[in-house]
Amino acid sequence: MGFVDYEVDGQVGIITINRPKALNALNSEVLDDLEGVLNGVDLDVIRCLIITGAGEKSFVAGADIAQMSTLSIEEAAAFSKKGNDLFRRIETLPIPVIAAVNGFALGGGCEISMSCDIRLCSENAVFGQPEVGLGITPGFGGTQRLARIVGPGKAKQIIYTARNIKAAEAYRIGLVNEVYPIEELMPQAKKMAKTIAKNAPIAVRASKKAINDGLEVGMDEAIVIEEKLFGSCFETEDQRYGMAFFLDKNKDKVKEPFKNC
Ligand code: DAK
Repeated sequence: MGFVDYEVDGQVGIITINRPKALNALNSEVLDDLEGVLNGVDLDVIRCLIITGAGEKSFVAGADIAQMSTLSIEEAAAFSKKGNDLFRRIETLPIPVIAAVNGFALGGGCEISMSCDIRLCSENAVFGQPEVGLGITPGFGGTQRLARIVGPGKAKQIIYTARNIKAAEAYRIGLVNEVYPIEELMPQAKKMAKTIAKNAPIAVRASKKAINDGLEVGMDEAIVIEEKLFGSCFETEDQRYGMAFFLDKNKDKVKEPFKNC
């Protein structure tokens, strides 16, 4: 695909936003290509996705300011919807998605990383929501996801001041899960993705859905969501095999891969 590459490594899919001349900024073409790549992910095979940016300087430097600068009100709303639909799709994909943030993650770049389940970043990563300095609000879910991840107080500070934050601060406030030297970022992201892929896929998917859906409702409703998804794992081949393997207590036996059924 033009601005987005896709590579498969066993049960892990790696999506690379590849527009390094513009620091991987998101224009409509990049969003279309990303949607095309997501459409092609084989969910019967792939158990975890990684999203990263091409090069060592930038993950995604935001929505394309040059393209956005001339949008009419209607076009801006359409652009925002395109991004929001896509980011929501990433967030609700049945499989986990890891953002491997290899540099600038500003505006739409920070927002796409926040639509992923887990954020790993390199030491040179820079996060921020600079939109109010451009005369707009965050438009790809930043006001909502940042507040949910780091809490409303920190989110408001980051958004109102439009101040960029470095990897160490992003880690301290819980915006990223881990920070690595740049050369270790992709190996570590793949290692984590492969660890996830080894676990029972039905249970991993159900866990993702339980966390995501549960966060949108009150605790009484949330716990019922968990009960139902917990129940849905039973009588699956993976649940039977996983529990039987534990109960067998045969130390010489090698655990077979889960079959996803
Ligand atoms: N858009 C377009 N081009 C960009 C870009 C961006 N966001 N970021 C960088 N580039 C381009 C630069 O223009 C430059 O292009 P050439 O001049 O070489 O042609 C090239 O990438 C290299 O950038 P620099 O020369 O600036 O590189 P530096 O190392 O000096 O600086 C930087 C790196 C990341 C600090 C700087 O490029 C920068 O500040 N970039 C802009 C970052 C930013 O403000 N991002 C947030 C964008 S706003 C909405 C929908 C969506 C959104 C909001 C509302 N609705 C419709 C409601 C989302 C908004 C955003 O994401």
